Parts: sequence; structure tokens; C-alpha cells
Amino acid sequence: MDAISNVDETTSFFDSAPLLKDADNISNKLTQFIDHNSFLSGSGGPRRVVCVTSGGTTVPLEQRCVRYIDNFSSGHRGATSTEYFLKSGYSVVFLYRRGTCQPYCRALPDDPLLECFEFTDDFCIQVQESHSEAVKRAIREHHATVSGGFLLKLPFTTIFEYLQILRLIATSMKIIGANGMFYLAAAVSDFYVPWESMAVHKIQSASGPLDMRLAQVPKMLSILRKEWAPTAFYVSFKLETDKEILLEKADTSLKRYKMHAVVANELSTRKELVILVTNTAKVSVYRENHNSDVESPLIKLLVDKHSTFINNT
Ligand code: 9Z3
Repeated sequence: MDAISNVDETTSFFDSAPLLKDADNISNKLTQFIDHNSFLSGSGGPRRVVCVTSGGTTVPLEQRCVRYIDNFSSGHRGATSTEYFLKSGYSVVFLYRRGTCQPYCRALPDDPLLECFEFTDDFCIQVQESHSEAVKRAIREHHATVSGGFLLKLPFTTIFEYLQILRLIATSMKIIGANGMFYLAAAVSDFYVPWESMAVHKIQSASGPLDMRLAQVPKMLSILRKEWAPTAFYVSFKLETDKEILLEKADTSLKRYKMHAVVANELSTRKELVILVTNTAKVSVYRENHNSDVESPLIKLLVDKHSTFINNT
């Protein structure tokens, strides 16, 4: 696709998207967050900020949405990576799908409120001994990062919300230049139903089989990289289920969108192995053992690459 038609498609995507509720509030939070962090110093320079995207976007089929198409992602990668970035001295804007995995909550059971707490009488609710270490750690670390102004969490559900918020984040991160990083782990829809051609009410099954045409989501990676925040460091993800095509697709993505790195992963092994693809090498990154996270060595490598990028800029 040529550059002009991508710009046109992007403009029409945003013009026809439903208005983002809370846009002013999100913008204010972002401005405050970036202002606060640009006065802080990190290891050997200004504090770095990374935007971590996490979870899958939905594509509604009706304006008063009953049904939608979803993209697979538990949010584990984004939440875990956020913890490692924070540990490495970054501040994080965490753009996540509502209801998916959250930083510092990985060690908690699925329903922490009901499974971690018990009440002995009507005046006393307490944490069960077996969960107390995990609950303390989650609350302590989460509280420290949020109250220190190092973690800003912004939720999305639909592709429309995701891209509108991503644009707000990118425009506010523009001023921090090379100290900014985008780590795009969210699973983003490739196809969508344009808002103006979408059924308003619940589609009726009595009308027979459903026949619908989906439009292609404009290649936002390209606009993000070139227009919204052109001086930042970019890491995108490539997910495939067929490992024969994974590296070739990652390489194409690296070149087409001028990414600084692409993390290639296969669905079934994504927690054990990722391949970091850059212009100079393809490096396999493994988790150390069953109890460790592949994100630990991955973020270490990316932090180093980001440092080199900053020094060369
Ligand atoms: C990824 O590849 C992530 O690593 C996973 C993480 C979604 C596999 P989980 O959230 O899984 O821990 O369960 N994210 C990117 C997926 C994606 O849709 N990439 C697009 C593509 O491959 C490019 S934006 O075409």
C-alpha cells in the first residue's frame, strides 16, 4: 500500500470512530505523568518511559454491542514485561485490555478477593496465611510504583479505543524523544467493521446466515513510527502459529515499519522462547527454568539496545 492511501485510510478510521469517552481525562493524566517523569533522572540520564501495550483488541459487530470478534492475548506478556521495565528503572504507561492480567498480580489466584481473604467475624476480614506473602508483595510493589508516579494504567476494549488512546500516548511521549520506548505486545485486530456501516441494534438471527465484509485496519504502526512519535525506540511483536513463516514475517515487519526490534513468538511456546530480530542479528531468548520468566532476559536485552540507541541519537 502506498503512503498516501495509508494516511487517507487512517484519517477516515479516526474520523468515523466513535468518540473516545474520557479523552480529556486521559490526556490530562498523560500530560501529568510525562511532566512528572521528565524531571526525574534514571541510570545515567533522564528517566526513560516505555508504553507497554497488552491484551487483545475487540471488533464490535453492533454499535450497541452484543457480539464482537476478539484477538487472543491473556495480557501475561504485557503485565510481566511491565514489572521488569519498572525494575530496570523505567516508568511505564500500561495500555491494557480491561479484564486481562495486571502487573504484580501474577502470583495471585484467579479470584483474589474471594480466594485470598476470609472473615472470622463480621468485623474482621483477613488474608489467609497461604496467600499472605503474595498479597503483601502485590500491594506493596503496586502501591510503590503508582504513588511514585512511575506507572500509569489506561484500559481499552475495542480497536477504536485502543488506537485513539495509543495516539494520545504517542503525542504526549513525543517530547521525551529517544528516551521513550514503545513495546507493542497487544494483539491488534487486522480487520474491523467501520462504525458507519455497523448495525445499530443486535443483529437478528431470524434474518438467516450472517454475511459481512470487514475492512482492513489501517497500518497504524507505520503512522505511529513516522508521524506520532518518530524519535522513540520501537519494539513490536510478531505472533504466528506456523514456525516456518515466523522469522520471515518478523523480518518483513522490521523492515516495513522500520522497527528497532521485533520479538517473534510462536503461540504454543511463547512463555519459554522468543526470538529477538534486529537489523544485525536474530537472537533466541529462553527462560532460565520453569519458575522464571522469558521476559527477564528479554527486557535486559532491550534495555541495552535502547541505551545504545540513546547514545547514538
Ligand atoms: C504477541 O505476540 C504477544 O507476545 C502475545 C502474548 C499476544 C502472544 P499473552 O498475552 O500472549 O501473554 O497471552 N503480541 C502481538 C500479537 C500481534 O497481533 N501481532 C501482530 C502480528 O503478529 C502485529 S501488531 O501481525
